[in-house]
Amino acid sequence: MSGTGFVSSDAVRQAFSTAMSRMYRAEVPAYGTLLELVAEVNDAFLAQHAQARADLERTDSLARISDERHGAIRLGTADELSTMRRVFAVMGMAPVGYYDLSVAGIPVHSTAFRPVGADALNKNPFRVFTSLLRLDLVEDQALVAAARAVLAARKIFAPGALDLVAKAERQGGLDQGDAALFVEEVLETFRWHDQALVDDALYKRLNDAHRLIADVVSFRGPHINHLTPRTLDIDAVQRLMPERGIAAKAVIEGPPTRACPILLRQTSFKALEEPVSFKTALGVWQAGSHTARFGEIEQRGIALTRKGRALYDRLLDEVRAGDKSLGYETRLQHVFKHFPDSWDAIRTAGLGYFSYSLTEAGKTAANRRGETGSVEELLQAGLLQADPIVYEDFLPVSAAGIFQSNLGDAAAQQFGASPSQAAFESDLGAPVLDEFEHYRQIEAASIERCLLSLKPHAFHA
Ligand code: OOG
Ligand code: NI
Repeated sequence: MSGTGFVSSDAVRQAFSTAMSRMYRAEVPAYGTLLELVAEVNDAFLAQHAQARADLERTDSLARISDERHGAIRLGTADELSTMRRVFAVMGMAPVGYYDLSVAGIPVHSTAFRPVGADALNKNPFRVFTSLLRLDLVEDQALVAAARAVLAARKIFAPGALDLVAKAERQGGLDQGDAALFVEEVLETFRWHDQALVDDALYKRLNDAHRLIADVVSFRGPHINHLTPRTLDIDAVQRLMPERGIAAKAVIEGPPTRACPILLRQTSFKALEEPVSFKTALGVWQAGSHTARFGEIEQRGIALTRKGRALYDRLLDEVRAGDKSLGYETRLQHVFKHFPDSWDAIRTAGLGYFSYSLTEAGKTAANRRGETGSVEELLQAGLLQADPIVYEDFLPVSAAGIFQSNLGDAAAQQFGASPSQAAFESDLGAPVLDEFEHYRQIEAASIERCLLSLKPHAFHA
């Protein structure tokens, strides 16, 4: 609680992610099983890797290592998206990055609402990958009109939630009581509804156009479709999932296992077929089923520069286009040999972002007489150290792989690449933060801090 009597936005986010996790475990029991497995694997990893444990103790809160790092929702209208932006702002989450999924045949584009800055991320890193349906990519205009009519009539936010958002904006925050109420009211938007808004005939038409369209349009709200804890050993969890009766997707998305982890690796268990009901013309409920909700895990590595990312994208393309007789894992390992795998090589080639700090020797030098030289010279002299900056965002090809494995292969289809960031930002009512620029600034600020404290003091002599 700050001097204003308001709860910090970090605390609201923490309370919200905890409440969301509890709700999702109750709704999707298989997710609880995944959480248990992740906690076990993380414990075993920490028991075997003393150095990693010490590092994590220094930089992270060990107690929350297996907590959720992200979730995902899919919205139907510009109005839903811009209101969601205001809701997340109360929790200290801002839109970062633009992801065009049309390139992968999925009719959505997305951003990630997330805390920005090391401080907020350390307090609670929870983020929500948020997609907006693109009916502009659907050809059947009669179907588009029917979908728009359903979406225009639904209200995904509880009136109490909207009131509290307005109050937070007016006051600059919420007090303890309002914050608790806010979490409770906002959670309703993410809840599962098993009674569809549409009849089975319309559901079928939407589903035939694309399963994702049916998922967004047919229900009362944008149910949370997965939550994702962090694992310290994604290969182990992937291997163990089947043993626990969890149906894992075929491959881990992203880069291969490496000495120096880059970007983001993800895998999931396949979405469950769940009972839902559709209203018939006669007003009675008719039983049906829908597949949407799953569980995912993630493991993060260093944030890459544009140059590093271009290399990653090129290598991944090569893997995907490669000789299928070799198997995906083998191709991945083989092709990624061309991505340097030591922190020094990644740094000197300008492929990744690092945070610079003074070593003990650097601190002594700073206190005594100061020191000049280039960053490279200061590193060589042992006065500076460089630690990789963790990638906090997402990857469009991986996201598409996650979407796809949960929609079924039939969903891989026909939409042409059509990035439209300007339209997305206009619907959002705000620009998205450029993630590369953000990491660059973190790196630049860390260098500036070091050089400033090492500079010979003018009045010492
Ligand atoms: C979102 C899939 C993307 C990720 O981790 O890349 C995602 C969705 O299925 O709605 O969450
Ligand atoms: Ni995800």
